[in-house]
Amino acid sequence: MPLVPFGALKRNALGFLCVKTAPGSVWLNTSPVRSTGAMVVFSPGGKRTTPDGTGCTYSSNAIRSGIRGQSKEDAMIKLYGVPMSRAMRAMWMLEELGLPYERVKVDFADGGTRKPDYLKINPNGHIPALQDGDVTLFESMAINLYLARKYDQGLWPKTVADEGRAFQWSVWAMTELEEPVITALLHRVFLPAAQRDAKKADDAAERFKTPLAVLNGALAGRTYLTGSVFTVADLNVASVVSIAPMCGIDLAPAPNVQAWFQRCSARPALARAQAHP
Ligand SMILES: N[C@@H](CCC(=O)N[C@@H](CS)C(=O)NCC(=O)O)C(=O)O
Repeated sequence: MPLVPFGALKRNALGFLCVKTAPGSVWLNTSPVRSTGAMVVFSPGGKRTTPDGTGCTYSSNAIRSGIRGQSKEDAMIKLYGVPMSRAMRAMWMLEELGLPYERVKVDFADGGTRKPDYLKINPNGHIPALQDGDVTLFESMAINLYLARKYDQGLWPKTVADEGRAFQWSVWAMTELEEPVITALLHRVFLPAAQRDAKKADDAAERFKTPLAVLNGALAGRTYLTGSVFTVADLNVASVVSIAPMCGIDLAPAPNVQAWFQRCSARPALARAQAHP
């Protein structure tokens, strides 16, 4: 299906290439589909269309399995994992960037993470893992930093100092914030009832208060972690904070975190990622 020429193009404040597909229409964000050269256009409603005059609308699923004749096998990016896991972080990032990708179902619940073929991709036996052409990566935060940097759509910080802050907050989220909230999740939600230990969960919830207070202080007087713009730092940290409400940890004692988390959670890209089956 041949593409017809774009309408007017411009870059918005976040660096997105925007297009007007008809005179008098609103500006729409776009994202390139690298392997096909097609451009995906984000309509204000969050659905995607191509500016070829066909009026076609592509869902996340269609994009994932390939649009405009691109087969699944050709998909440049493969994300291994299931939504109910740390793979959701990378799904959120991929949706923010509007990248076509294939999600390959690898589930810890059925032993998929320990299968020999998957261990060749991530020898740790964990999800997520990402393949982007010749590049194979594990570690969710590293995957997101890589994607935000490589396919920059405004989520990569604009200064070296803010890049440092993005690294800082991503490493901090893994080393200071994640363990207590994952422990609480395991012992309150995930483990079979007989294996749950209420004391371990309560201790973990108590320990979570320390990094939560650090984050609350950092967000005082700020909209986002590096200033006024949502970046990969916010996505990575918010993806860990999002576990707290799932296991009964109240964010109310940290009002700056609560307000920031609401802003992050309202991102349409997160809703699109969560809508994946
Ligand atoms: N630090 C790693 C942790 C990955 C991880 O532990 N993933 C869990 C699912 S959320 C997993 O694959 N568990 C399977 C297992 O341990 O067998 C990351 O952030 O990617």
